[in-house]
Amino acid sequence: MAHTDYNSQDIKILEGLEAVRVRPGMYIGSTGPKGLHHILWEIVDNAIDEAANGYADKVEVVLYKDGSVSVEDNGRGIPTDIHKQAGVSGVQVVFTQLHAGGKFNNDNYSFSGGLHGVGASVTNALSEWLEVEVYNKVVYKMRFHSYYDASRKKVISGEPVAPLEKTKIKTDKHGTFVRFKPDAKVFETVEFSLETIAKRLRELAFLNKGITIKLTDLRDDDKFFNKTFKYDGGLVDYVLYLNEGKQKLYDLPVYAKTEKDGILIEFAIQHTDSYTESVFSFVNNIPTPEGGTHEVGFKSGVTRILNDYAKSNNLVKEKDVVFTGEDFREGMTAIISVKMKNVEFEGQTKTKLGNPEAKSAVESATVEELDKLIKNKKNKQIFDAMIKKAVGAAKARNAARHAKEVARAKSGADSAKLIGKLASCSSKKAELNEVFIVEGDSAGGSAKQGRDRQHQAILPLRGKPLNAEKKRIEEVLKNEEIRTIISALGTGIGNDFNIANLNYHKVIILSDADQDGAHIRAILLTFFFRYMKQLVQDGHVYIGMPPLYKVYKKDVTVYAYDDNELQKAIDKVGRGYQLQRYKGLGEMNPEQLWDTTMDPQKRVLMQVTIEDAAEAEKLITTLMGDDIDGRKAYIAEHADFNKEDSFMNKVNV
Ligand code: TTJ
Repeated sequence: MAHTDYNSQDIKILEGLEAVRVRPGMYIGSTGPKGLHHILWEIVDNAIDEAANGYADKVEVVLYKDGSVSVEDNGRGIPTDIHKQAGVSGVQVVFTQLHAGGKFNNDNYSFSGGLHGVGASVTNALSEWLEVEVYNKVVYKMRFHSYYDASRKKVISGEPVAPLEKTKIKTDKHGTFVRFKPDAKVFETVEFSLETIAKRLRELAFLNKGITIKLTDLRDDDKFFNKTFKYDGGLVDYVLYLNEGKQKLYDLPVYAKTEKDGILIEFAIQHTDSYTESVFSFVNNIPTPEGGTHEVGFKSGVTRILNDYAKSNNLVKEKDVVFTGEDFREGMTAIISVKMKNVEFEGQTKTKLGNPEAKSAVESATVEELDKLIKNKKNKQIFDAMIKKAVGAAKARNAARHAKEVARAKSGADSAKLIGKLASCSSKKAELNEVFIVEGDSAGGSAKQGRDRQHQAILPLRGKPLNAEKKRIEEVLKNEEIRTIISALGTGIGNDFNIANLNYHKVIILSDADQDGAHIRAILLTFFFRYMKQLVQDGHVYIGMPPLYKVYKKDVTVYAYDDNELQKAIDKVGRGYQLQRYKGLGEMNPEQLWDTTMDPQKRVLMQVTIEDAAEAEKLITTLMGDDIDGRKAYIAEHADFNKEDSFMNKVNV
């Protein structure tokens, strides 16, 4: 009887995994590169959880030649005994039951859920094969596979090849090893990005202090890669890393860790002489770029305690200075990380924490912890520096308000002149409209002639726009190129920003494929990132990709967008081909520019994303800040100008 039960259960489970195969997007968001990495994060999360709960201190990720990847921890090991309800081993449950998670909703399994919480079975369902080893005195092994069953005319997903095997192999190790090969029949690409993985593992190492996370890439003998991330300073090290190359107002970040109402709360803060705020928040190790209740609580806590401190110590001589929360965050780099149960995500991209209890808990924890630090006389220099910075910000804000009012008053008369450069489009439907911000008048001229006049507007840039990284807002607003962009987009900036007023749902940067073009592109992205963040967050900003080469012969022409494609283009055109290397957009005539770069049917755009806001921040500091060596190194490394950057996704739209 138990036997028949077991079989029916088994079939039901396989049907669950089949559902994942049929609609992968429902479980992992997409079958593109993001989805591919998602199935790796599912496994990594389990190992990190084991370490974060104190049962392991090492996690190792290895990329192999055959396209597979493995994750190993030195924790307790997935349970190998028979799970009572399921009648099969714990290992089998973990990899075949949807949403089972690694730990069967065990109460001591503290903080799971969130974005990656779909479970290891989803990884199994979407893999060609998956192997598990559990080390606990001896080695336990199990293998799963997916294949097309011709007789049943369907794909069988994540099926156990055999039950969990207790081998005779003795071991001193303890822990779990999982290796899997993503199924090429599921994913658009099965190539893992070393850069993406390294960044996420570094982030996890910062967020979970003391854990050793090792990454090895064995895929290409010529490009062997091996790196260990371990930060004993945790968030303090994270903030120091983000502030590398910046002028710090005090040497060591302020740090606190505490628990409130069952929520683990940890933060680190350090101010620099920069004018912008860089607060990054996380819930259960998952970034929350859209913020949410924990971030709101943190910010109001900081505002409250610093206001109190300034007042009770008479630190503000000027009567007319009244602080806003933003004043305290000028030049602030901070990480706020919380760990809690039952997280609810909201927002456009489901990366905003919704739990109301997190606001009050984080706010009072922030006030209490900072108050303790303030009471320590050793920290006087730190908190006085924070107030001094805020006074400067408040004064500048008053001046800026004046400048903004002037700018606004002028804008009526001015906008005609500013917009004079803009070749607008005839459609009034913002969703369908695009604006190309084009480097140089000659390329701008070609773009104007070649475009689809109904939906494509062209905004040529004469000079270089101002580097927004180095100036306060009042200076930025004086720059004519920047003002033209602001009035063309229609949204306003900073606190006045309103996405509902956006005139073009695609804002496409079109610059030359050279150093100058890269610089202009970086300047524009910096400006959007600093003053129109939501424009980027909501995915409205794109990079146009002009071809680098034209390969042609009599009546055939093939364009190549990077060096990789060049060889393919040459092969295609064949003997006697001619080659033209485009040095700038200006060398293309209107028809060529339309064909290669602007025609929505054929072009490739890079969508700019800030999933990884902290890395984007670091990148912008590198590209636009004072650290000249860092900038040179970055540009040399990314000398291929049409290469995807970590914050870009290639899209066909
Ligand atoms: C469950 O409760 C008993 C002790 O071990 C707990 C557990 O499952 N630990 C655990 C799971 N450690 N590591 C994992 C794990 C590691 C990888 C790489 C992948 C998966 C799915 C789980």
